[in-house]
Amino acid sequence: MALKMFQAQIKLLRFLFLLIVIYGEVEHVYGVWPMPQQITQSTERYLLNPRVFALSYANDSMAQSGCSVLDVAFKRYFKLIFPDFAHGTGRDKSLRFEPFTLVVSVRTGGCEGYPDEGSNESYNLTVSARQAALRAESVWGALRGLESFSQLVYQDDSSAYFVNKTEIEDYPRFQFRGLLLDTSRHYLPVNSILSTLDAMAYSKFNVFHWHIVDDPSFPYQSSTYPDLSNKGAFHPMTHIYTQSDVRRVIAHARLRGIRVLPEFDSPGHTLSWGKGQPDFLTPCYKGDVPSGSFGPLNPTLSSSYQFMSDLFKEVTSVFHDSHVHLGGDEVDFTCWKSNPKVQAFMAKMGFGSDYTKLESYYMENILNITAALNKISIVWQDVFDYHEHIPKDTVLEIWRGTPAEIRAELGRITLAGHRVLLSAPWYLNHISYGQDWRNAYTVQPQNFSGTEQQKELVIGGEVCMWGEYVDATNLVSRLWPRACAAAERLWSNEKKTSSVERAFPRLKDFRCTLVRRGIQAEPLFFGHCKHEYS
Ligand code: CP6
Repeated sequence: MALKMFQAQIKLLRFLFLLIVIYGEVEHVYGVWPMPQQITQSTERYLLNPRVFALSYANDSMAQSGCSVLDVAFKRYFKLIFPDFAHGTGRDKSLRFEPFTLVVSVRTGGCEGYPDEGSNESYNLTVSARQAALRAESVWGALRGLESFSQLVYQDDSSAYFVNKTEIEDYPRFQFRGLLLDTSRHYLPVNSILSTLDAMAYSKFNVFHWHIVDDPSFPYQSSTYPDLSNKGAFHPMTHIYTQSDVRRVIAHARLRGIRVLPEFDSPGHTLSWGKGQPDFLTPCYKGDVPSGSFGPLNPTLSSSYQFMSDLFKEVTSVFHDSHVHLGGDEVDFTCWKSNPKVQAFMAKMGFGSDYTKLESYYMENILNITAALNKISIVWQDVFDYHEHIPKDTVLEIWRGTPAEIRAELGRITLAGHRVLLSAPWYLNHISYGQDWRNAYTVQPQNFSGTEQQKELVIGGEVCMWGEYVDATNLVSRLWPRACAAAERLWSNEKKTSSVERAFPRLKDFRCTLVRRGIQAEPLFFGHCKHEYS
């Protein structure tokens, strides 16, 4: 008797276990990438017909028809939800299909503004019979919710569209989720940038860090200093970003809830600037005579500061984000050391032979210039490593080091009270044979010794695509799907996304979604996509 009951209990346990497995599968198959903070799905599903499907504003929504961001998002997402639906044949009122409406409600309007560091990206999504309700604090959260909804819709073997009964409560783990493109080593056509922004929105990235100029070329067409691109771009007409190109990029990003963070890196990495701006670079010396080559910006001339002030006045008004990236990395002192005028300046300033003091002096001046323009500055970690007298609101970005060195640097920078961004583990320009997305996935940005307050100073991170070996021919497959791994790390709950094995089938699936949407993301491993030949 007791044995029978025991066996029955085992059977019940097995049944429950099976239920959990099936339940887990549902999450897998029709999953959302990056994983929402809370998601509950049921096997109950609803047939969707594009002809009787509508996106609309809820009556109580603070955003209504005419809201630029959401009006165009509705059009864009309709196409993403129904990828092979061609418009034109009028509405089919066939009774075989129940109408379905995705009703969007936004608590605070702000449709004409730009996303910024304080934007609220949270949303709730309830999918039930005949209707889905998407509620968000701001239009930026509504965009994230539309993206999630679009990923919930799938097609069966007869190509009919379905969505399962679902509840999502979602918000980002980190406020700053960036992607860096380098448009100096190689020029990237505006269309490459725009489609990168599209793919970023699919993974809920929210900052496009535009490393727009560097040593090899200066493609930014400045209205104040047009010679910078006239002489410093690879080509003065075809390989530049005009003011209208820049406005297009910023507008495209805004409509996807993405900030555009410009970087004008100095005093190193400025060789191309020297072509259009005489006396800007430091002439290097060989013995007593100029060698003919040039080094970093010349920090001893007041004209350098006047120029930087004028340039940043323009740049901070064209790119209206609250932040600007000033670079400050990898300054090579060899040329400064060789130049007698720099040596004399060092003596006059009492810097002795410590060239980090000269670098410090330069960065402090530049930081004052951007502070006077009411911008918050982001700089590479080097600026913190060599000098600690920088404004408290300056954000440091970690780009190098072994895992142990990165943890130590996170501790030091946050102990000094600075906010910090992590990009060192996400250098996607590096490639290797095999599944290196796994390394990007298992990064733990807050795993360092420090107080809770220190951990909160980690505001997010960035994937970087440095351009030495990358142009429009290989950009897409080098970025995607590997960038998605970082996107989930930066958006999702750490504990719920701790298993790379559970991420694997979901990411394979999401990579197929990207391919279906026209992003030529490379495969993770062997397999096939349902729609690859359609
Ligand atoms: N350009 C600039 C670069 C890099 C940095 N700054 C860089 C350095 C090392 C690697 C990749 C990129 N190409 N301006 C460092 C932030 Cl491995």
